[in-house]
Amino acid sequence: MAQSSFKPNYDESKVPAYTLPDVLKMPDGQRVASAKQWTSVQRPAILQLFKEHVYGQMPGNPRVVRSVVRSVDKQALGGKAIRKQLTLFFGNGDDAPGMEVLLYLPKTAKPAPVFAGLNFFGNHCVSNDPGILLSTRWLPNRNEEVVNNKATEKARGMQASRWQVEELIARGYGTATVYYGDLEPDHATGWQTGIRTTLKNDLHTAPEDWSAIGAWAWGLSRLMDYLETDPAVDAKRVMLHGHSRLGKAALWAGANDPRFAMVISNDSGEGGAAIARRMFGETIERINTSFPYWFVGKFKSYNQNENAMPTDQHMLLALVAPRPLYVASAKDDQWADPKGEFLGARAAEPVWALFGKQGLGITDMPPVDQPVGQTIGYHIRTGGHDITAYDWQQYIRFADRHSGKQ
Ligand code: GTR
Repeated sequence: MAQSSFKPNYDESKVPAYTLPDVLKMPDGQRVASAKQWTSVQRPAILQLFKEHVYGQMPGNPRVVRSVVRSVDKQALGGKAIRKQLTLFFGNGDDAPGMEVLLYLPKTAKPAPVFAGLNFFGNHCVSNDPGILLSTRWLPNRNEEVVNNKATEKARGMQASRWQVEELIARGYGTATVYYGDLEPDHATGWQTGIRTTLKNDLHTAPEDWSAIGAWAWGLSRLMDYLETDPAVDAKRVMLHGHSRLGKAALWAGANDPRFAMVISNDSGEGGAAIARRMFGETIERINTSFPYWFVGKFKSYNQNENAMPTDQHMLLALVAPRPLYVASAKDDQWADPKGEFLGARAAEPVWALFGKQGLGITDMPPVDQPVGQTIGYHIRTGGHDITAYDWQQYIRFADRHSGKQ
């Protein structure tokens, strides 16, 4: 399919009839009847389906071999925060593959709960703080901020509104981030210089057996490895978040790694929270055409063949249970199919019920700017494809609520 010939469907009446795979139907045909059965039988079975058909393998070891502190500032952000920067190496020697971590911690909470997520443009993009080391990695070109695939000084704070660092600190939360390109540059041949190639012998996984989303998600677990070792971090309260393609990666990381206490999907859309069988906005065929390397090879066999897939995205969301999950959409982001994201969350609810928890607690999609939900939070806000201060207000409130602060 040529990308130009693709015409997204935005007409609800043209959504095809479909039946979702039953999230509680086990491989032997029986239905899950208890939380224990979910955890011991169905959860691993569904995880395996996503590995095989969608995102590829998720290698375990090596974990972080060594961390090197690059800088610590105990008076960052006007004296309100501690800023740490580290390199986490996945092997021995200074030329071993690794990733750069930026961590801000509030001075008020010890140890501090932390929001963790990947960023799109290098750690320097999340704040104007001049103390942040400028990423030296390959970056996608953008205006004066990234020239010849290298960050310029103008790149500082270029996505600060998406991170709300000062607000998080003021509310008692830390924030930890890594540039996703440290794991795999986001282009068709990025895998050749990313960890799928550089770590293939250590990970015992061939590059084609997993995917770029898999590599990004793997990096989030390595960030968690570090956070668990930092006594200033409350490792039991690390909330994973991601926007768009990085929302897909956050969901996949949260599905694999139960150490994350909460998972937040911001406008993750196709291959994230949205039901693929709806074929509304972006479709499997379209995403496989634009970004074939994001998913494992087998995913291509579901181009215009959604009903043959043993999974749909409600099953991915269900893998977060019984932990709190937040799914957020934006009204003008029809490409990501807001309704499909809501329905994904709704169809995942029976798994929370197994644990005696209420998921969304409503059946109809709420109006714009009216957040809903219990252990699954949801909102659709005014505006387009982005993470805004409004989104963060909801995530902070949700995190407060689930940590007994409210
Ligand atoms: C789009 C892609 C979406 C989403 C988005 C983003 O081009 O079609 O699936 O991932 O990029 O990451 O902003």
